[in-house]
Amino acid sequence: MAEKAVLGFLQTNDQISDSHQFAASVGVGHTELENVIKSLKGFEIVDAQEITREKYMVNGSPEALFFSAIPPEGISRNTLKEKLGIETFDIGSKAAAKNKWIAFDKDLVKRKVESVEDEVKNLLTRINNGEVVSDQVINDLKRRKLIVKQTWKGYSLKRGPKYVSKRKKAATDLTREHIVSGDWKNQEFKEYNVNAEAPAIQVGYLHSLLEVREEIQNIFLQMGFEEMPTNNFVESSFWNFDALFQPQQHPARDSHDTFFLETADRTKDLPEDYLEKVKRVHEFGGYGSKGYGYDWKRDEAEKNLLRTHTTAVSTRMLYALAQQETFTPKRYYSIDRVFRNEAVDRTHLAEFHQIEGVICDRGLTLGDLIGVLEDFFSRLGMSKLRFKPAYNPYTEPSMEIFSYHDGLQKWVEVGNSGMFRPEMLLPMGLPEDVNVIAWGLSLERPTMILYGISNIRDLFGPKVDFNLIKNNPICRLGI
Ligand code: FB9
Repeated sequence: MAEKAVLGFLQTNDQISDSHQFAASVGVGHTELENVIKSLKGFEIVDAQEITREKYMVNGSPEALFFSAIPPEGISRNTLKEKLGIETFDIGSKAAAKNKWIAFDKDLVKRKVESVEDEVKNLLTRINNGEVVSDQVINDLKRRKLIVKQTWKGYSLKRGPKYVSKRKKAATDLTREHIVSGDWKNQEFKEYNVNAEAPAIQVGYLHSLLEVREEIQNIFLQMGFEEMPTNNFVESSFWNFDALFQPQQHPARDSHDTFFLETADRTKDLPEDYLEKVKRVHEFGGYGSKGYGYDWKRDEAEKNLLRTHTTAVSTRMLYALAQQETFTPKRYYSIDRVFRNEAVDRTHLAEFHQIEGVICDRGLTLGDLIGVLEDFFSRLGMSKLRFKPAYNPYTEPSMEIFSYHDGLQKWVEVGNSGMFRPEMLLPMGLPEDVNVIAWGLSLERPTMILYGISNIRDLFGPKVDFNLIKNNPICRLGI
């Protein structure tokens, strides 16, 4: 409709000077006309110049508004006040009374004349039709808030270089019919708007933690590691602590740090002969160790808990490996939830995902550990590492790992590591010359840093904003 009107009008007229007036004259909304103008301009069918105009919104004078609100039979003050609002009522009543247009009879307001000439309105219409008036008049009208200046944007149109009186509907696709009929030769084809937004497709989104988990999993797989089965959040104290040569009175083993189970609170199946060896190494040592020399209690080892580290799974895997006839070197990794009854703060929850790497082979040294840490963290994009001696009950030597983070401009603690103690490995039955190097870090910390999340509750838990997950960029580590 609007396109037909424009192209039709320009067929016989050189110009459409004011799109607003033209829209009003052909009875279409200016917005609809604007879209047509933009499209015709896009195809150079018309040449459109933007024009801006200043226009005064005619509010009409309060006295005229007051008068025109009184019906012939008169009206009560209150009704009129509601109708006009207190401001227009007050100003209007005074001016209308002064002009002897109205009369008050008790509560009633009545007209004294048939009609009134709204000088103000007429003046403004003349101004809008371009009649020049002095600024003094304008400012006076402004002061009386009778006019509001409004600028509006319009267009003046001329025929464009590719003007046609009727636009052939641009084809969106080149179809077989076009080819067969040959009319593709003079067919208008809609240009592909490569900037057009694709419709938002509702798809699932990987939680950022799982994005980073996948990246780190790929790094382990590329380094020849195989995943350990971590599908048991509940673990026995034996595999979580005792088998790791962690003494039963170690502070981490009390309920301040560990979630012990109330129901199903005890494990029934522990490997008897291995348990004896663990008991002995805790009590008396052996394998060159003097042990802890305390009275080791089976029932303490039988207590079930929520695992505090995935190192418990590493222990089961190393024990299983030791039961094999012949020893085969292994590279294991795990990435799964662990639970610690710790104070919750901006970076710590009572559970997090631990990432662990374990290498079990003959003659491994601390140098091998440092080497594999350099390799692993460089694939995470962390090339500058520093190592600080540390202590874990189950590794000696142990090292905290630090990386210089260019973005944060500081050294960040990025994990912990060590060589599993012989008191842990030999009772399992692993050959004397087999050493096991291992390291661990969390999944949450790198994810928070990579996605710039300062509070862990925004990353994990009921308060996570789904949009954050939706709009998070994909994670590509080490690039
Ligand atoms: O993840 C940690 N830090 C980290 C890791 C990566 C990272 O990447 C950024 C993109 C650049 C940033 C930070 N940490 C380990 C270090 C600290 O955050 C520490 O304060 C918190 N630690 C957790 C335990 O908190 C109680 C992180 C978690 C952790 C600590 C140690 C181990 C695993 C997880 C371990 C181990 C281990 C040691 C020897 C043998 C086997 C396993």
